[in-house]
Amino acid sequence: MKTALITGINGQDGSYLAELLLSKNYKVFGTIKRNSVAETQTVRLNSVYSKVTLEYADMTDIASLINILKISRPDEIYHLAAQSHVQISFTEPVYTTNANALGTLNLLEAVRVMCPMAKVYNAASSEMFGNSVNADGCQDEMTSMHPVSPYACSKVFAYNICRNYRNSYNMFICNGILFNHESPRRGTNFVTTKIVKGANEIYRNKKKELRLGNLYSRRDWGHAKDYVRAMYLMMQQPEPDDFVIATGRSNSVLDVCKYVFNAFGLDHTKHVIIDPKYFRPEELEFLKGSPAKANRVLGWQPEYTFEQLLDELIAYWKEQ
Ligand code: F7E
Repeated sequence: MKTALITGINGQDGSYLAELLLSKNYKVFGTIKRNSVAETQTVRLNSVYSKVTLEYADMTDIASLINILKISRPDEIYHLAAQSHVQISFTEPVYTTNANALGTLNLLEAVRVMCPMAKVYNAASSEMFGNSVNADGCQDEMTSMHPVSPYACSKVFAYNICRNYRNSYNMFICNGILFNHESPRRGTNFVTTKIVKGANEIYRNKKKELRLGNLYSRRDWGHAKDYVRAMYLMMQQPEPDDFVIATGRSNSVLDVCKYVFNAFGLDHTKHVIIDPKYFRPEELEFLKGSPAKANRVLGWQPEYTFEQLLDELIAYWKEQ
């Protein structure tokens, strides 16, 4: 029986990954960051709560990381914990950098000293590319990185320090460069879920309008379930490497609005208001990933289309 440790297990990806690893007979440990409302912190883990071992830890506190490594003695470590909201990273740039950049270094140092044979997956991000696009209109593993937010800068540091530890200490460390991925478990302040939740409230006459920021930025949106499968596959390879995980399709925020409002029988032009409050100081305009390497080496393909993803979100929020 293999043992896995998931940092940030109570997030969207952590909860799906815990389910996947349990189905593969792993013993699963996970870290959660203490907050003041303990009751709601583990809702995403409801279906697996009794099967996983949870410990409090904070990426900024290396003592807590040493503690969980000592308790769990993992074969595989999936490092997902982060301050993951891009706009909030402009409001809390120092915390974001401490948690995401130095936090990843804290983990690598703890692993290097305590269990250097453990494999590490690092949650890198398509945000690292910023406004860099290849001539073919895609981003892939070779695309240069020009981050445009404190979040993205913190992720570039984490990505680079992971490569550095891999090369310097011969550790098994992979970077998954994941493009946007959503699900019914996505937080409500990310744009897909905000749109679906907002359209549902308008449909039920609870609200009249939905306030959004930039409608013209484009993202490559996939389903979190498909993306955690890619994390697992990376960790089963003979050699550690970095992989872009994406669908290869790009849609605008406006495309999401049109599809979702239409599904509720609503006209988005009557309800969506552009509010500068949601503009970012610097915006990443265009993302479209090429998953060719993941496809070739890992045999990975997404199962969900953009439309199937949105249909699932709509069905979920209609039930709420
Ligand atoms: O924004 C625009 C916003 O917050 C998507 C994280 O998981 O994926 C995620 O980062 C787009 C942006 O995701 C609103 O300006 C318009 O262009 O859903 P989002 P994100 O910033 O792309 C990457 C891969 C990660 O690594 C991150 O951790 O939508 N947008 N109006 C809005 N965005 C939000 N949140 N709210 C709005 O009202």
